[in-house]
Amino acid sequence: MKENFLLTALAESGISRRSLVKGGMAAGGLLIASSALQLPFTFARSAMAPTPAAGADDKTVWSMCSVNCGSRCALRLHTRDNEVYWVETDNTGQDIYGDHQVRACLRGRSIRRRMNHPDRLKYPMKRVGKRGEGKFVRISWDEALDTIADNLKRIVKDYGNEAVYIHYSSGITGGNFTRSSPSGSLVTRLMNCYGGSLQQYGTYSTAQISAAMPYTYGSNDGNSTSDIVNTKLVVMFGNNPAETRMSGAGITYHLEQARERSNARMIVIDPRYTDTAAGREDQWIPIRPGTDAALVSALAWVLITENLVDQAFLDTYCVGYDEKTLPAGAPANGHYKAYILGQGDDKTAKTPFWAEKITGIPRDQIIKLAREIGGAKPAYICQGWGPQRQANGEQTARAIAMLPILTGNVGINGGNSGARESTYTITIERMPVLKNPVKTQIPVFMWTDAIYRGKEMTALKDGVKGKAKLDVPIKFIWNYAGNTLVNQHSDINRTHKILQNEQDCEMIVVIENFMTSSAKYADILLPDLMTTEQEDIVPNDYAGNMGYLIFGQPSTTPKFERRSIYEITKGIAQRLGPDIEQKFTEGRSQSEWLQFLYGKMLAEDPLLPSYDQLKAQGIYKRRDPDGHFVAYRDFRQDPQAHPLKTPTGKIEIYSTALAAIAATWELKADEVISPLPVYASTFEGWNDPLRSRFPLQLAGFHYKARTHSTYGNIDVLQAACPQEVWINPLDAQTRNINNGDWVRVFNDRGEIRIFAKVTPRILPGVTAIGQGAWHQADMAGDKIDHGGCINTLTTQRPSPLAKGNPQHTNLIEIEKV
Ligand SMILES: Nc1nc2c(c(=O)[nH]1)N[C@H]1C(S)=C(S)[C@@H](COP(=O)(O)OP(=O)(O)OC[C@H]3O[C@@H](n4cnc5c(=O)[nH]c(N)nc54)[C@H](O)[C@@H]3O)O[C@H]1N2
Ligand SMILES: Nc1nc2c(c(=O)[nH]1)N[C@H]1C(S)=C(S)[C@@H](COP(=O)(O)OP(=O)(O)OC[C@H]3O[C@@H](n4cnc5c(=O)[nH]c(N)nc54)[C@H](O)[C@@H]3O)O[C@H]1N2
Ligand code: SF4
Ligand SMILES: [Mo]
Repeated sequence: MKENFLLTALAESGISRRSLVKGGMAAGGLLIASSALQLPFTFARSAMAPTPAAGADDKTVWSMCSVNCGSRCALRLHTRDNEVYWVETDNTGQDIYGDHQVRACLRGRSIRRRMNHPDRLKYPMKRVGKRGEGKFVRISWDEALDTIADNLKRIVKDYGNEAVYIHYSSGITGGNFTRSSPSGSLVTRLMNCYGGSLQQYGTYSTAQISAAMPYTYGSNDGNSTSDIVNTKLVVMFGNNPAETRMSGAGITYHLEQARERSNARMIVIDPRYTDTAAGREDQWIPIRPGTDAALVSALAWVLITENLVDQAFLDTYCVGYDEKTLPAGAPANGHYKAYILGQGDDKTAKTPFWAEKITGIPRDQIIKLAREIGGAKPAYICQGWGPQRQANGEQTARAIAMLPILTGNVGINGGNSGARESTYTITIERMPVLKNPVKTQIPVFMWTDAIYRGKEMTALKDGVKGKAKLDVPIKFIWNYAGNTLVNQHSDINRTHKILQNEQDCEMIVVIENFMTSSAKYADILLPDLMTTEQEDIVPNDYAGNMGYLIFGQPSTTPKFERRSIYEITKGIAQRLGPDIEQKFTEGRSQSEWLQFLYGKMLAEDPLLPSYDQLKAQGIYKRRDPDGHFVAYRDFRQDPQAHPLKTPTGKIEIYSTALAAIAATWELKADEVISPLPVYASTFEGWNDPLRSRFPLQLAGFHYKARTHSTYGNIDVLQAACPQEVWINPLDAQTRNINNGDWVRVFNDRGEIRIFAKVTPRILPGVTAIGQGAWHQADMAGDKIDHGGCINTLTTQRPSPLAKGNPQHTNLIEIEKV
């Protein structure tokens, strides 16, 4: 019986027995192996769909999973009677590193459960209850599109285009049509045909690091992970590709394959013992969230005092390391070396003893780590985006970059800049979104404020760009393939309050596949097709040095009254006027656009297969002709001919631009912007007095169970990867909590109920919850979330420089229910 079930489950998910064994070691291995093997039998049997008898219209269709997980995977969808009944993945190439397969993880392999899910939206609807209540009635497409167009016209007339906002959303990435990016979607094109809309800058993913790194390097590039084949040592700060880059062509696979070849040691610095470590690491160094910059400072102290720094590199390529290269205008002893040695303003030497108290890492370990980093040539030092999704994340991101800078590891093979990896990609010709006449931008995280206090928001206080202040609040929201309206934005209870007021934001349009928590706040809710139901081409996302294109075909015809985003936006364009419709479509259908755009790609890149050939083969792969991407290689080879994009053209350890910002922006007492990458503690950090009431730090992480909230409603994935709060046995013991107990996690913003995972895989004093679980609360009642959605607990207070989401910086308390 057991064996039988296993085979069926494997066949269903398209994993052969041979590749299961391999998969256990390779990409997505943990999820594939553990979930396939541990599913309870009764549960699995009930989840099996009856396979219809073979029919004349049986076909296998190339398609893709292109959710925003940092990978993109090929799918071969087997259909019968106009229904996908079996999912396989890429089977092309030789299945060896370098000609490997773009294999889907278990999420993508379960895509038919999302496509065929009984809860999928089927018809256009309008809200009849209060926002958030989830009460809707079915309406016709005509009524839905008329209502949207009428309200858009009215709001643009009354308030101007700046009152219209295309919300950040990342449900589907990569495609030309199936692309939710607020700066590049069909909704953007539609709005740009109609006078534009308020813009945003930054992302929920990388707000802090994207704002900070350019002050150091002029950009935010890292070496390709495949370049680890040339390194001696890998140091990962809060980087967990085993969960965040899970494709068979993704970063986790490159990391392991490259390390196998270079035999590089790997050190993982993370409050959690991650799946990326999971026995493959040489050392795990647990650290308190938000304190990486203190660790780096102490490592720098050892490197400097033990003469392990690359002085020639610092003199040639950098400004602000010591007196010699300190820019004019900087204060005496304003350089990095003085800061580290205790000769700067704070008169504190950043010794391992000093850092031990802050980071929780014993001083001997810090000294040993510094010597190891100083001695390994070259070293690949990188960070994920966890450390920067903290309230002091801008400082942390730049601080981590100091290690490769001090040791001269920048711009060489086997080294790195300290940023996250970059990737080789085959450039695709995008659906043009036209120009946005509105130039005003808000930080992506600040949209809730822009609704209820828009006119108070200024450049110096709230990071408004393009104008000194906002002139109108947000009145109309487009939310296409996104759940950051509620589930993925911080402090859900506060968002709820803001969206409740229908006089403030007057119209919310949600285009979705499911009744998500965001969809419940829609005024008009439209049912979209999925990527697997339409034609589109996507390039790889993070894929090391092997780029690829996937050409997907519709696996089934549209069911119920679902429509493609192209048809939806075209329908609205029509209602805005014949000139708008003409401008929007340029007379082309979706298929004609695709051929037209691919024609442009072919003209630029003649190595590509023809349109028909690509369509037939489904996937096309190409190795990076330069071997591996090396960040700032040109600069390293010839800094005069290839200056960086910083004001001085050099690596700016001391940034004059940041000094100016620090002097002019309106900051609160506990907010730090500094010209140097110093350690700064922060609100709701390890040493906030608030710890007397909420003693535990809580950091989120991106979980293999889901891609954010997408796939969060798939039963087999929920069973394989339960939603739980990680807590150390020491903290559990004092609270009388056992593994598997149902607990309440709370702070002043809200409360969730969740299972406890009592584990030494997390540092004492710190807890962790996988982000993206579906919020489930009675918003008219106690507001307690039974879904385990961490954003019930996170704050809407932004980080100082980026005004970004500090969603990993939280203080909480836990009690047994
Ligand atoms: N399966 C899956 N994959 C995904 C996603 C998903 O939702 N699910 N989301 C995708 C998207 S859009 C993004 S932006 C990326 C996100 O990628 P990341 O931002 O890199 O992912 P996180 O899990 O948030 O953080 C990485 C690690 O940082 C640790 N960490 C948190 N705070 C700190 C700190 O202060 N210091 C240190 N040293 N470590 C810290 C966390 O414990 C975690 O293990 O992942 C992508 N991939
Ligand atoms: N606390 C906390 N919050 C976080 C994060 C964190 O680390 N901690 N991470 C942040 C990050 S990095 C990101 S990128 C955001 C991501 O947040 P989102 O961009 O909201 O990502 P998803 O949750 O995947 O939501 C996408 C929505 O798109 C829908 N969708 C999927 N496919 C399709 C489709 O084909 N058509 C349509 N119309 N809809 C579709 C899904 O049903 C889902 O509701 O979350 C952020 N929120
Ligand atoms: S969720 Fe990501 S890694 Fe998994 S199949 Fe989809 S694109 Fe690939
Ligand atoms: Mo993200």
